[in-house]
Amino acid sequence: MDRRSFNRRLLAGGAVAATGITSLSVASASAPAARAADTPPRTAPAGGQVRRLTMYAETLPNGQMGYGFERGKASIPGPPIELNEGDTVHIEFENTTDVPVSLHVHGVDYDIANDGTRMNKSHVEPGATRTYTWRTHAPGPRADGTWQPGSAGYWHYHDHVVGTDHGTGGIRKGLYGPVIVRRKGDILPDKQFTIVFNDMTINNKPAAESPDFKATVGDRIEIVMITHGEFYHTFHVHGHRWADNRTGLLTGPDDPSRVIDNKITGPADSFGFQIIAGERGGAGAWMYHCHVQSHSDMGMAGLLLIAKADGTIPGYDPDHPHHTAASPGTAGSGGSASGGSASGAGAHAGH
Ligand SMILES: [Cu+2]
Repeated sequence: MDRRSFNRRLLAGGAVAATGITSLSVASASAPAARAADTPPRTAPAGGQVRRLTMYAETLPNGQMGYGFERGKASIPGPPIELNEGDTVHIEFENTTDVPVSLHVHGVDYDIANDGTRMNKSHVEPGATRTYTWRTHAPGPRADGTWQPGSAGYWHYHDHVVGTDHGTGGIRKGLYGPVIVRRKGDILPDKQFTIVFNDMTINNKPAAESPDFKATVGDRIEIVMITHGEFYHTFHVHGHRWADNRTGLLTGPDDPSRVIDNKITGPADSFGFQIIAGERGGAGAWMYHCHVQSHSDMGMAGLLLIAKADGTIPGYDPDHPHHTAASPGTAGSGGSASGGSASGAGAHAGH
C-alpha cells in the first residue's frame, strides 16, 4: 500500500483497516512510482481533527509481541500513528495477551491517566480494554513571552509494563512503534520505512533476516529511526544524506542545519528524515547499517533496494546474501556488544 492510501485510511479514523501497513510491508512493485524530483511534493494540512483508532497488543506465534490496528495483524514494529499538530487521537487499546500491557508514548501531550505505567494504574490487564488519549499542539508564544515548541517530530510508542515496571520485557519482545506528528506544510513522503535498532537486532529480526526496503529512483522516502534496548548505535545509510534537524530536510540555502549521513542513537531516541531515492547516486542495493563495526559484523545491516524505473536493480542478486552476519568466532571480539547476551541479544546475533 502506498502512503497516499495509508493516509486516507488513517485520516478516515475509526477502526482502521490496517492490513499491511507495517513498516516492513514495503510498497509492492506494482505501486505507481512517484517522481518526487519532477512533481511538487504534497504537504501536511493543518491539524485539529479528532481521530479514533483501535489497537491491539498481541502475542505473536514465535513468542514475540506486537501492536496492530486489527486483531491478528500485529507487527514489529507496530504500525505508524500519524498526526498533524492540533490533532487529538483516542486509541481504544485491547490487550489480547496473557500479561498486563500498556501503551506509553513519547513526545505528544497526555495527562497522567494516559501515561501507560503501573505507577498510575494506566496499564491494561489481560483481556481488558482502555482508551488512551494523546493530544498535540502547534508551536506558539506562552503568556510570559517565551516560546513553546509544537508537537511535531518523529516520536514513538512502547509498552511500559511487561517484564518490569519499565516495560523492558515488552520492548525486548517487540512492543514498540513510530509516531509521526507533522506541522502544517511539512512535506509528505511517498514511502515510509521504520527501522528500529533493538538490542542487537533490527526490528527484532535475526541477523540473516534483517529487513530490506524497496523503492524506485526518485521516490521521496521517509525513514523513521528508533533505538531501544541496551546499546548505543550509529545509523548510517549509503549514498544518501539528510539534515540533522526536526524534519531531516533543509528549508533553503541559509538553513544552518548540519548535513549528515551517520547519526549516533541511544535507547529511546528517535529521529526521522526524508531522502530522494537514488538522488545523485542512482539505483542499487544501498546498505543501511549500524556503523559500530562489531554490530554491523554481527548483522545489524540491511538494504535499501532502489530500483530503476524499469524495476531492475543494478548489481543486485537476490539469491546472494548481502548482509549475513560474520561467524560468531570473528564478530564482536573485544566489542562492547558481547555484553548483549545478558539482554537476549546474543541469541539473535549468531543466526
Ligand atoms: Cu550498533
